Amino acid sequence: MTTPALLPLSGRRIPTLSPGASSFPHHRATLRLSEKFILLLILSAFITLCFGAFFFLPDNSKHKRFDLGLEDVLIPHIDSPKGGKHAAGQVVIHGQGGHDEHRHREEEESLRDKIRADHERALQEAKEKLRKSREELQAEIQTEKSKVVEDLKKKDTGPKPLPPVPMPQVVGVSDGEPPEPDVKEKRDKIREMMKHAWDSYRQYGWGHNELKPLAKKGHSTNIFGNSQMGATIVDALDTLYIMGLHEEFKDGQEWIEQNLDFGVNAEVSVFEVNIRFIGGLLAAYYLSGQEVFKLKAVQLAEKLLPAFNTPTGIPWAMVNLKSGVGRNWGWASAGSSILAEFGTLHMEFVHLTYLTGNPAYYQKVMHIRKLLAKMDRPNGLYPNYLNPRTGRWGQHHTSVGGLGDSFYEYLLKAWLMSDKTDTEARKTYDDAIEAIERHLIRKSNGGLTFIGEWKNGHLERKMGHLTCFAGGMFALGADGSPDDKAGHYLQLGAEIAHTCHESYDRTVLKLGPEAFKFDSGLEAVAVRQNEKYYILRPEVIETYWYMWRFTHDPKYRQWGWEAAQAIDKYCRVSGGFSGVKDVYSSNPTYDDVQQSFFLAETLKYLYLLFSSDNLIPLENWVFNTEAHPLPVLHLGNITLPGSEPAQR
Ligand code: DMJ
Repeated sequence: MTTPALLPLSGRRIPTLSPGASSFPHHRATLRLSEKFILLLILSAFITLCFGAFFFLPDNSKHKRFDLGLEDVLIPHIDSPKGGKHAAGQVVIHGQGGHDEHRHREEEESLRDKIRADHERALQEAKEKLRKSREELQAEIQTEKSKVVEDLKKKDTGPKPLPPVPMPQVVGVSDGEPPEPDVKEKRDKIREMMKHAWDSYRQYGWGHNELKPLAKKGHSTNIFGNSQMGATIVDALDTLYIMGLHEEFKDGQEWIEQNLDFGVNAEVSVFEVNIRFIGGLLAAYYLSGQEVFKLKAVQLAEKLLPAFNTPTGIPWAMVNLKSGVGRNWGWASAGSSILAEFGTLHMEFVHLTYLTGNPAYYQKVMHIRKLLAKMDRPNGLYPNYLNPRTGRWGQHHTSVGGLGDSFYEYLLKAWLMSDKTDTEARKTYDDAIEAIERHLIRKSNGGLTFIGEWKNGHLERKMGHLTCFAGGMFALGADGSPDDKAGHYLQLGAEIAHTCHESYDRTVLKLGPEAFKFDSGLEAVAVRQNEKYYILRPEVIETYWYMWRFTHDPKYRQWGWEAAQAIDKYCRVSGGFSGVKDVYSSNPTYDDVQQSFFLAETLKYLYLLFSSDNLIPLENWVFNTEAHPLPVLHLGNITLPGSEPAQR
């Protein structure tokens, strides 16, 4: 049972579910199983008794019946003395006397002895079982079940070895030390913050998904179900690697080798698991070359595939890793799947097909793309909700922030990651952005460019922290934009970066709120209490970094440094880093969560902002939406299994 509630904590989605909800039915099933087992035992003891009584009757009272019946029944299954088998119903012994008859009697006798011994043993076992308590019986059933599972595992030949594929060009994975001493000092500070976040998690939350830095214990949210899959370890690996924290990286790798198991009975978010786990593992593989990460990514991806078993092929939002049963968030309009969730799989799935030779991954994401291409779009906009049963849009709500954001990001990045050969993706991105600019992007009275949200034909003049990533996306997509509009898009990126910086600068803590308005004289400030929190999100810093890479305007490093200092001052506690509940209060309270994306994204983008450009160069790497770098695949020279030549 799930309990939706509005708790906007992380990622693209909002509600939460009660953890452990699925354990009760399982418990009841176990009880029913043991009761059935006891009944079965009693029944089998009874049958055995009747059968045994029959054999204990005096010989002459049953001989006749045996002669007439037993051979007919048993002989077809007994090896004949001549080495062959009697054909069914072929009564070859009846009516023969002498030697054959004598031997046949002996056989019958030994068969009776065997049956007698068997039945006595069964009776004895049944008696013993009935003496046992319910708990003992349950324990026995459990042991038996585990044995069966173990046997099955042994029979399984294990994961098939993956085909060797050429490693894409992996350059600029370390160093990047900036020549300026003051910049290097800032970079060292960011590295120290990463150490503090990691060491705290290592000490208090190891193996849990996330950390509660004040309570100093593990933390998890509904996106990971009731699993303990070490989300922070997987999400942080590539940041550790890039920062040269190799001991910590090795520690994480060891945990993954020994503990990361996906056969768990947990209902997880397909999107979150894809961007954090599969993206994190693939990036760790490409950076370090360690096979274990590739294998784990593939094992996990296989567990996600049942989510695509819907009438349309649009995946469910959630899937149970063990049973493969999928469903959607209870809060989503008309049972819909979410655009930013099913539209944020492409990069990882293309890499999975590349690495495994299995066309399924590529085909699944291309199917989604084709289906979307065929659909009508109100005002050229993509609504955030799509029903996976009917293939129809849900509520007409379009946003570049939560629920929509990374769908647009992945269109652009699919093109970049294909070495700009996937022109279909580029065209889809350009068309979508053109409609967004027309309907959603406006200038406030105070001259701030913002991206609002489109709700049933009405523009809401509100922008989310999540939407701030779009500044970086516009800059990244500038080169290659149609009609030579590169300058325009770079400028748009700069304007969004400026607006988002204002949303930070107009607070007491110099940290950005979750959402801010441009209405009734308000400019880039949050109004509602439940929009004033900051949960260590990366999007604004992400945009500073892209803008830095494309312009080298020093203000982006300056703005990034302001944010880093504010995080260190207001979010740092002895047990790690925590989000804060009100960025307009000089005395904020903590939310007591160190989000895994703080290590994956926020600190990584900050570190790159103070590194030289040869660390993870953008010509060779494309970041997934969780800031996990994946190498460009030169798809002009490679044929992906399942791809059609027309797409290249
Ligand atoms: C991250 O998990 C990803 O960036 C995702 O795409 C949305 N936002 C969160 C962090 O805010």
